[in-house]
Amino acid sequence: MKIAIVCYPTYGGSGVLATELGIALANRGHEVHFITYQQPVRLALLGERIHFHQVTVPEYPLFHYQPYELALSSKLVDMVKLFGIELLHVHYAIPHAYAGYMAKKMLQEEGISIPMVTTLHGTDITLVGKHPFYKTAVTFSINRSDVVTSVSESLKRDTLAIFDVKREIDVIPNFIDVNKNHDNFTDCQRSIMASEDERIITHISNFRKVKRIPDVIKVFHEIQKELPSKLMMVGEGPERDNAEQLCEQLGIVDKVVFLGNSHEIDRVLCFSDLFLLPSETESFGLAALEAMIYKTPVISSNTGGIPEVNKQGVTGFLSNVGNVQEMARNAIHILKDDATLARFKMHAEHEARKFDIRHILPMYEEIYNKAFTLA
Ligand code: GMT
Repeated sequence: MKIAIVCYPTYGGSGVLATELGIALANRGHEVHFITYQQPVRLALLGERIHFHQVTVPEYPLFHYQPYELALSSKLVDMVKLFGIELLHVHYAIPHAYAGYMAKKMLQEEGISIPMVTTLHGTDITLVGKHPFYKTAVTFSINRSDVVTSVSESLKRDTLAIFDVKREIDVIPNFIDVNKNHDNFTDCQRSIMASEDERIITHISNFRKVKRIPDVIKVFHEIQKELPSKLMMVGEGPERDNAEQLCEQLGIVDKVVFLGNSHEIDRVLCFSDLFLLPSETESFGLAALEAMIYKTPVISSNTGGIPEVNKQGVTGFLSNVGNVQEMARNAIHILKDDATLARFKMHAEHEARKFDIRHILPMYEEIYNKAFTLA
């Protein structure tokens, strides 16, 4: 099948997932065309079955806002015609589903019928999409998609509660590749980051408000009072400066390492003992799943789709949003002795294996076949 994937090319979860899906589809023999404004960060190699087409939006002084949707829908039409693309899979409703639908209509005028699958990822519904300025257009785009998928049961419930949805929503969870060798880093250079007796705690995100970065720091602040430990902060975003200031105020600068947008996520997770994800809302929590496959238990909030991934008392613990004290107590419980930590590590990996791409990819293929029957 020739599939166009439209996504954000940056470090956000939706872009990561869309990229990994595209790569896996190509490995299964499909021809995949990524159509976005820059080469997706996780897309290292283009090849015979993986293509990238850049959407460029020329600056024009008359426009206060440059019309990306217009450029994207034009590019989609052109690429569908040039490469004979058979299906559009757009990730993140805003503005991709809207642009995809316009492309579909333009192609229809030329006698080309193409199905569109829209995958909802989270903030396109729970934060941005429900804003009154966007809601009408987002509702329209969801209802005009041939098939709509969401990444968790929780996101499906939220979507049905917020929007007047006339479509069935199929749940296809986020995934990881368990066959990627997660034990590869025998030399994972743990000693560069911490001494023998220190526990390593990690947070990875795009440092937006929704991630509650101050809670990450505060939980760690409590942990390090009880146990020798270090905190690895991986990612970049608007909350980073405040986070560094908070570390200064709390006197823990020497125990917190800000790694920025690292290409060495694998290595960092390999030496992590605990992952913190205290988000305000999280449709799934791909970062937690990625941590778990590296045998890293998770302390998280109990919001959105996180309970579908992080199992209470098994792979980690979940607390109400903002309950920093409880999160810290649970973290200390996991970390305080080697036997407890080893048990949580084992269960985290075991649970993560259920989300292997080999179980999830056929679900997407089935959805694509369904889209053809509905288009
Ligand atoms: O979490 C982010 O800030 C990025 C965001 C995105 O859309 O790029 O992630 C969302 O999609 C991921 C992949 O489906 C989910 O695993 C994340 O939970 C979700 N983030 C939120 O709902 C906040």
